Amino acid sequence: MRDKVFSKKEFIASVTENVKTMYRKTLKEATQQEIYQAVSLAVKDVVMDEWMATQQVIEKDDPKILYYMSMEFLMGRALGNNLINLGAYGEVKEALEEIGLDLSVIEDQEPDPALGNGGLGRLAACFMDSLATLGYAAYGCGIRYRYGMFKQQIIDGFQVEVPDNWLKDGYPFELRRPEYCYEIKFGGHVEETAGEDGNLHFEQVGYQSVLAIPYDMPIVGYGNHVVDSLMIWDAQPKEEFSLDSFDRGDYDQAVEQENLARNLVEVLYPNDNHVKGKELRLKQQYFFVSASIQRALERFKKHHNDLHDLPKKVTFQMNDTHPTVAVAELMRILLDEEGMSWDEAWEITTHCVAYTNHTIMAEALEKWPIDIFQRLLPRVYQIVDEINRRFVEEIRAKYPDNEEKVRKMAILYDGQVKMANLAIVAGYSVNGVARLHTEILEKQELRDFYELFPEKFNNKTNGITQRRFLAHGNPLLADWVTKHVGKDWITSLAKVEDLTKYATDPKAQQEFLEIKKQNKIRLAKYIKEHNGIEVDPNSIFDVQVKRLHEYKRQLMNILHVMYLYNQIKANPGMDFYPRTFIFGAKAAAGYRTAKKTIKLINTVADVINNDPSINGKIKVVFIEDYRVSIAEWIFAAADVSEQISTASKEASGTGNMKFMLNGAITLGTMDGANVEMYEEVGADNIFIFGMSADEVIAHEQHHDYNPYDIYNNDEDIKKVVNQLVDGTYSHNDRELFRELYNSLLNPQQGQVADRYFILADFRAYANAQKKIGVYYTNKSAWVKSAILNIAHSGKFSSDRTIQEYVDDIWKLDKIEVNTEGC
Ligand code: TH1
Repeated sequence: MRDKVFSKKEFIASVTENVKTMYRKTLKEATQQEIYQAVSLAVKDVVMDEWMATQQVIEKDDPKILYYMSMEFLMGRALGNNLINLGAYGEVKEALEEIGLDLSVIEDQEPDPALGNGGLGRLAACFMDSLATLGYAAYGCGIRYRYGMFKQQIIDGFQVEVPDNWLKDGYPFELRRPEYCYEIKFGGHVEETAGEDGNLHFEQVGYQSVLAIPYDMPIVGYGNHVVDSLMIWDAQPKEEFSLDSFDRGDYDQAVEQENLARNLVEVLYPNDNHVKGKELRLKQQYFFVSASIQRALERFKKHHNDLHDLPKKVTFQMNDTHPTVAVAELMRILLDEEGMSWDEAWEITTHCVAYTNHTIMAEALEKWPIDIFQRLLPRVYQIVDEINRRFVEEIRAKYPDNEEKVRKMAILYDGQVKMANLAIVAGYSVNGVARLHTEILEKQELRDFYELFPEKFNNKTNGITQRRFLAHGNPLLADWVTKHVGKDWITSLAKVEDLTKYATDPKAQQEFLEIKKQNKIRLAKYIKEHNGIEVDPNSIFDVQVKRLHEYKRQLMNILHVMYLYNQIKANPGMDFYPRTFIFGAKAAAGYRTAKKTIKLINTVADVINNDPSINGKIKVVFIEDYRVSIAEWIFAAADVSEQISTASKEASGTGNMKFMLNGAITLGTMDGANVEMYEEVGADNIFIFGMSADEVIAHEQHHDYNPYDIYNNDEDIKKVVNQLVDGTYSHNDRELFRELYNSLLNPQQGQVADRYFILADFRAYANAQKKIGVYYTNKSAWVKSAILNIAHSGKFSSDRTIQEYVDDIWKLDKIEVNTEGC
C-alpha cells in the first residue's frame, strides 16, 4: 500500500491536486510555503491510513496503554521525520527533484513545533518515536501552546525574545478532536452533603471552568505501520462570549471565562531547570492532566466495567513533577465520581502512576504555596491533605519522635505543597535518568524516601532516536554506516558495534573524514549566511549547544577562549591548531546572568574574529535561535562536543549522545550520562577532566571552596577574570560584565562564590583542551576515536531506554499493525 501511494507519479499527482484544491494554483504558481502544505497533506494522507489501522488494532486487541504526561514535547519538524519513518524519504526527494523542487527547501518551510525548553521536552519527543517504532500503544499528553519556545534574536550581542507564532499558517499534521471535550473546573469551594448511601458527598461549586479540546498529532513508527498519537490540549471558553448578555453578572462571568481559556494555553514557560510558583503554571498543569485522565478513563470504560483493573491496562508516567497533580485528580475521580472508598481508590492510583525525576537542582523543585493551591483546586487540595495526613502518620509510626523525618518527607510543610514528595509517595516507580543521577537521588537528595521505599527506585538512562539524529540529520553518515554494517541500525542501534572493525581501515577513515568535511561545509555556509562569519571547515569545530545555564558552564568555555586568545597574542608563533568555537543557547527571559553570558560570547566573538593579528586561528560563532532543526546540522558537523557541566548537576544530558552518534569526540566532566559514555567508548576515545561529583558534593557540604585561592595563584586565570571588568571586551565599559565577575568572586547576598566551580576546574579544562588540539593533528588516531564513538553509541538509543521502561515499569503489550488490503 505504501508502495502504491509513494509511487513517484502518484505522489506528484497528489501534490498537484492538493495545490489546486487548497490554493487554486498550479505547482509553478505556488509559493514554497504552499508547496510545503500540499506535500504535507499528501504525506498525511498516507499516515492517516496507518493511523486508522493502528487505532483499530488498539480497539480490537485492547493492549495496555501508556500515557506519557509531559508539560513539554519538543517535537521539531514533522515532515522529514515522517518521511524517514515511512521509509519514503528517498523516493519523495527524487520525485520532487524530477519536477524541479528541493525537499530540503520545502522542509525548511515548516516551523519547528517548539513546545518544550530543552532536554526534558526533547526526551519526551524521542520517547514517542521509540514507543511507536517498538510497537507499543502510547499517548503523549501535553498542552497545545499557542506560542512555543520564543524565537531568539541577537541584537547588538544581546538576546531578544520574539514570540513564536508557530500556528500562523496552520499546522498540517494536527487533527482537532472536538468529540473528546472535557470540562475543567477551577476555584469555588467544596460542599459536603450526606448522600442517601449515608456517605459524605463532595461537590465543587461556584467554580470557573473551561473546555479542554484535544488536537492529535501522528507519531509514525519506523517501518511497522504503527502510528501512535500525541494529544495536546487546547482551551476554549465554556460558552461563547456573547455581547447580548444584559445581566452584568453574566457578562463579567463571560469575560472571565473567555480570559481564563485564552490565557491558559497561551505560552510555554521558557525556564529550563527552574520553576517559579506561578498560579498560571499550576492551572496549566491541572488543565492538561485532568483532561488527559478523563480521556483515558472514558476509553477504559468503553472496554471494561471494573475500574479495579485499571492498573492492568493503563500507566500514567509523570515526566518530572510537572504533571503530579495527576495523583490527586485520579483519586478525586475514583472517590467522587466513581464512589469508591479511599482505600480502593488509593490502591488503584498507586498502581497506575509512576514518576521520573530529571534534576536535583533546588530551584527546579516544584513547591506550591498552599493558599494558591487550595484556592485554585479546593477539592484536589482536600485530597492532597488527606494523602499527606495518612503518610505523616506512617512516618511517625515508623520513626517515633523524629520530626526531622516529617519535615523532610511530608507533602505539606511550611505552607507549601511539595510535588516531588507527592509523586514519590503515590508513584509505584521512581526513576532517575542516568546511573550517577539515580545514585545521587538514592544516597543524597531522596535518601529518606529511598530508605522507606527502596523497591520503588530504579534507573533508566536516557536515550535519543537515531532516526532523527542520524538518518534524517546526517544522511551522508547514515549511508556510510549502512554501507558498513547494513541497515538494521535504524531500529537496532547496537548493530553499529560492527563499525569497530573499520575504525582503523584507511579507506573507511578517508570516507568518514570526507563526510565530516561535507557536513562542516554545510554548517559553514549556514554560518556565513546567518552570521556573516567566514569559518574554515579545516579547523576544529568545537561545539557547545544547549540551554544557557550557569551549571552547564558556558562561562568556563568562553573564559577559556579568552585565555587562548591571550596566549596566542603573547606568543604568535606558538603551536596551535585552528579552532572554531561554536555556541548556541537560549537563556530564560528573566535569567540575567545567563543573558550576560550570551552578550559576553558575542563580544568576545567580535573582538577575536576581527583581530587580523591572530591569522584566523580562533573563530567564535554564536548561532542564533538554537532549535531542533539546526541542531541536526550542528551535531553532524561537530568534531568536539563540550559536555562540561559541574559534576553532579546535569542529571543526564542527551545532546552528549547526539554528538557521539555523529562521530564527535566528547570533552566532558564525569557527570550525568557522560559517565556511561566513558564506559562504553573507553578512556582513549573521550576527554574527561575536572572534579568528580563526590568532590563537588563534599565541598558543597563543607563550604570549604574558596575561588580566591585559585584566582590569586594562577596568573592566567587572574588575567581572564579581570578582563571581565577591565573593558577589554566592552569598549571600556567596566560594568557590563560585572555580574559575571561577581558570580565568580564577589557573591551577592545569599549567593556563593563560584557556585559551579568554574575556577576550580579551569586548569584541568584548559589542559584537556590542549590535549585535544594535539590529538586532532594525528588524523588517523582522531578518526579512529571518532568512528569508535559511533560504534559504541548503541546503548544511547531511546529504543533501549523505552524497552527498559516497558520491561521494568510499564509492562506494555506489543501491537502489530498490518495495513495490507485496507
Ligand atoms: C533536563 C535535565 O537537566 C537533563 O540533564 C536531562 O538530560 C533532561 O532533563 C532529560 O532527562 C531537565 N529539564 C528540566 C526542565 C524543567 C524542570 C526540570 C528539568 S530537568 C522545566
